[in-house]
Amino acid sequence: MKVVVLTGAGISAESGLSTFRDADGLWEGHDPMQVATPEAYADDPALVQRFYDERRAALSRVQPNAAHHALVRLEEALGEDLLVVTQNVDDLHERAGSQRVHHIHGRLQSAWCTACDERHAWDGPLAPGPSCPGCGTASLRPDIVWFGEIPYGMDLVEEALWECDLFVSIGTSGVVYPAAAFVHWARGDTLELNLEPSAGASDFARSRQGPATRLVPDWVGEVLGD
Ligand code: BJW
Repeated sequence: MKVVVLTGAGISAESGLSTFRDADGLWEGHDPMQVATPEAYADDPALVQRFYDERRAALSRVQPNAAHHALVRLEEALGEDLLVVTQNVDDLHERAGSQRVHHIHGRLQSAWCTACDERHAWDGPLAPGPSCPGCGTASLRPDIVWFGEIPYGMDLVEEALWECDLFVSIGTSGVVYPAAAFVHWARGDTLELNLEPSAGASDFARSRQGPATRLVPDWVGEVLGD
C-alpha cells in the first residue's frame, strides 16, 4: 500500500515548538506570518534573520515525540511505499529516524546564498551576516520557502499523491497552498489527524458532499495503539 503523509506544525507541537496560527501567536510583538515573507526580509533582514536564528537554536532544546517515532515505525513496515511530505522546517522527522522525508518549505538548518545560489548545511546564526562558504559574499538567507516562492520538489510530491492509496494529513491547518490542495490531488483514501477539522479537510468534505475525513483527537494514542 502506497501512503503519503503530510505533516504540519501540529506534529511538532508536542515537542514544544510553536505552531503558526494557534493561540500564543506573537513573536517579539510580530505575527510570525508577517515575518515569514520576502517583503519582511526586504524591509528588515536583521529582524527576519533573528526570527529564524532563534528557531534554529531552539531545535537543540527539543526532541522528536511519539508521533515522529510512529512514522518511523510506519516506514519500517512500508519501506519505499511511504513518503513523508512535511511543511515543517525543523529536523524532528529525521532525528526520529525517518529516511524518506521531503521538506516542501525548506529547512532551518540550511542556508541559501542569493549571490551564488548554493545551499549550505547551517547550524549557527545568520543575523551576523556570515560569508558564504562557496563564494565568500555575505548573502546568506534562511533556506525557507516564503509566501510567493515556489515550494520545493512539487513534481515528486504530485507524482506520489497521484500514486498513493492513502493520504494522511497530520497537524496542519490546511490554509496554506499548495499543501492545502494535496487532499484533492491524492488518488486514495484520506485521513486527517488533528485536534480540530482543518480548513483543508472541511473544503474536501464539502467537495465530496459528505464527511470525507476521520478526525482522531487523541491521535498519538490511536496511532500507537495504546
Ligand atoms: C495539532 C496539535 C497536536 C496543534 N496534534 N494537531 C489565495 C488563494 C490560494 C492561494 C494563495 C492565495 N494567495 C496566495 C496564495 C498562495 C500562498 C498561500 O497559500 N497563501 C494563503 C495564506 C492563502 N502560498 C504560497 O505562496 C506558497 N507558494 C506557492 O503557492 O507557489 C506557487 C506554486 C505552487 C506549487 C507549484 C508551483 C508554484 C508558499 C507557501 C510558503 C509557506 N511558508 C510558511 C513559512 C515558512 C516556513 C517557516 O517559517 O516555518 O510555512 S507559512 C507557514 O504556514 C509555514 C507552515 O509550513 C505553513 C502551514 O502551517 P501549518 O503547518 O498548517 O501550521 P498552523 O499553525 O497553521 O496549524 C497547526 C495545526 O496543528 C492546527 O490545525 C492545529 O489544530 C494542529 N495542532 N497541536 C495534532 N498536538
